[in-house]
Amino acid sequence: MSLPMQSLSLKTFQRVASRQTRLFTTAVPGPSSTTGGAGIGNVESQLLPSMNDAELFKHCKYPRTTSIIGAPMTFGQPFVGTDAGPALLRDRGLRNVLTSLGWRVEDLPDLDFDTEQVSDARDPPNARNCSLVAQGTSKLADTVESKLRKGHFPLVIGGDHSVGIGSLTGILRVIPDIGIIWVDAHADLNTPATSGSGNMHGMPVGLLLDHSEENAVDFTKLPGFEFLIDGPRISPDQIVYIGLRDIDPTERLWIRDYGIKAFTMYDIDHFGIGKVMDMAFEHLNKGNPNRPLHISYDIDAVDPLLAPATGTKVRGGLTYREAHFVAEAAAQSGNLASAEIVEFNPSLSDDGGASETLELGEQLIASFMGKSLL
Ligand SMILES: [Mn+2]
Repeated sequence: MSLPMQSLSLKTFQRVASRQTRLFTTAVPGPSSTTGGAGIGNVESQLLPSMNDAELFKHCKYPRTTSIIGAPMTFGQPFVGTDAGPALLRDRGLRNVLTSLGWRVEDLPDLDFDTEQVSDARDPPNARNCSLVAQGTSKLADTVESKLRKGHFPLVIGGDHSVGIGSLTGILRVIPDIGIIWVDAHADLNTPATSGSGNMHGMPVGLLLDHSEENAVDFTKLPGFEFLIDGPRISPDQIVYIGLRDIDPTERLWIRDYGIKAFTMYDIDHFGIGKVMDMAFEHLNKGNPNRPLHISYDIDAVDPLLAPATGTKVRGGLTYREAHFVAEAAAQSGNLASAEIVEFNPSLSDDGGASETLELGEQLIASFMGKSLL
């Protein structure tokens, strides 16, 4: 039941959406509502890919094992509620979704980001909750690193997007050359020097990018982030953006100056999502068709009519099928080595909107973890 949004009037869409919401909220949660697809009128027994398929997830050790890493971070943005993502996705039956796709699953306890509350006296105003974000992301980096070294597929569930600082640092320690697919309405390319809000969920790429000297981040001024002083960096040609539509002036300047490959919603409208993903892989696979890839999926990349329960909604986002295509294409590349999905906030929508957003998130996870339509 995925209707192309362009063909729907707003009224029709809202009617369909509210009907879906009713059905979703009364449906029994769990794998049956997910592995079957969008949830309505689906035949549940679909052909599912097998993790024995040597072409899929070829960078993971056999038997293919994924480690679910709950990263309930809220300190990168101002709203309480983004910490609920991992628990709610677990409650929906995330483990069963993954096992039904053929994965061996290691479901780790959520990382604890609240225990080491420190004084905020040292936190600069242009990097809010800096010490807490640093402590949390440092823990996450260590966890992701250790799972990758074991040959597992780290599946990080946020939390706000500041967790990307940790995921990427952990990945880069093991796979310095990882190709990064950043699916987002925003570029998250700010630094404390450029951010208007000081919210660190807008900085994961900005902090880790290998900047020119004048733009370099001074980590000695960011309490807790000492682990990044000599930490690994992302080179500008290592990352591709998909779905951008809300870009700050300095971010725009840097995307152009550094030559970062960015596919905005304009490009998706112009070329179609299939061609856009082809071009994204062409860019990342230059010189190495087997380059390992990481996908960082911010749920706010999807249109807010479909994913209302998130903090920084921007209209004109990915349609239901475009959102899935990005995830499916990442899996079908065979090179996906790790993934994260972030920015669910059920408290920022009504119950229907929250369950709709979480269901979509669960389905997107299924798609980038290898679910295919046939
Ligand atoms: Mn983001």
